[in-house]
Amino acid sequence: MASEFFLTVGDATQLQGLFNGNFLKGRREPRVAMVGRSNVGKSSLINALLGTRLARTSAEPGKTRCIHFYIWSDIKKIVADLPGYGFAKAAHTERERWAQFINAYIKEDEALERALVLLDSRHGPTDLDIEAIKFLSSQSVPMTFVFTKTDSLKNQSERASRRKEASAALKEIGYDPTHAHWVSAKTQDGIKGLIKSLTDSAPPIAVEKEE
Ligand SMILES: Nc1nc2c(ncn2[C@@H]2O[C@H](COP(=O)(O)OP(=O)(O)OP(=O)(O)O)[C@@H](O)[C@H]2O)c(=O)[nH]1
Ligand SMILES: [Mg+2]
Repeated sequence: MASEFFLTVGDATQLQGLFNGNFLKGRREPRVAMVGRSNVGKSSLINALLGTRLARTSAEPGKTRCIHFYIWSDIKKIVADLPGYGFAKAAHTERERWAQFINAYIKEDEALERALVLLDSRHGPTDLDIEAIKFLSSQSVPMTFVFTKTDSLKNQSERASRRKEASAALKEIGYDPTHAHWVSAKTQDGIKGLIKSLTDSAPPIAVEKEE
């Protein structure tokens, strides 16, 4: 079955009225949100997972400014492509707007099953990543860590040292590094394993409330 683009939400005010219990505009598929700094590869990963080119990607950070929802037909979920955080050019007010928008979405969406927290495999978590992770934790959003762009790690020794550093960083914030995924949207490395882990998580039962 083909995946399809579903909905774009431009700001926090547009979130109002979209959700009814577990339903998002009448759709009950559980949601998976892509979280990560701008340019980390969220939109590219959506395309790799869904086997499409629906999500727009760009070398210029800050491409995704809205929340775009896609229907992931194969595994009956909806993916939310969230705007990235931390692009250098963004003004303070723009960052505030981002935080409010993301916070509002996470609080509104009762069927948000999981966040995929994307981290660049070359750098590991930054201070802003840690801040986002703490926020998701405080909202009890289950997280799966995904290290992106593994094709950029040149050789075995670089891969080994990056994994070691990343494992230490995840342990420090209380997460089991063996549950993290290492993927490349470019070579498709690790994509099947990530799909499998998301497929295995059981969807919650949802009944639409009366209006
Ligand atoms: N080498 C390599 N480059 C990648 C990979 N995934 C994404 N990129 C590149 O990284 C850049 C940013 O990718 P996007 O998917 O647009 O990143 P994003 O996280 O959606 O960015 P924003 O929408 O700005 O938040 C693009 O130039 C992509 O081609 C990957 O697996 N390997
Ligand atoms: Mg994007």
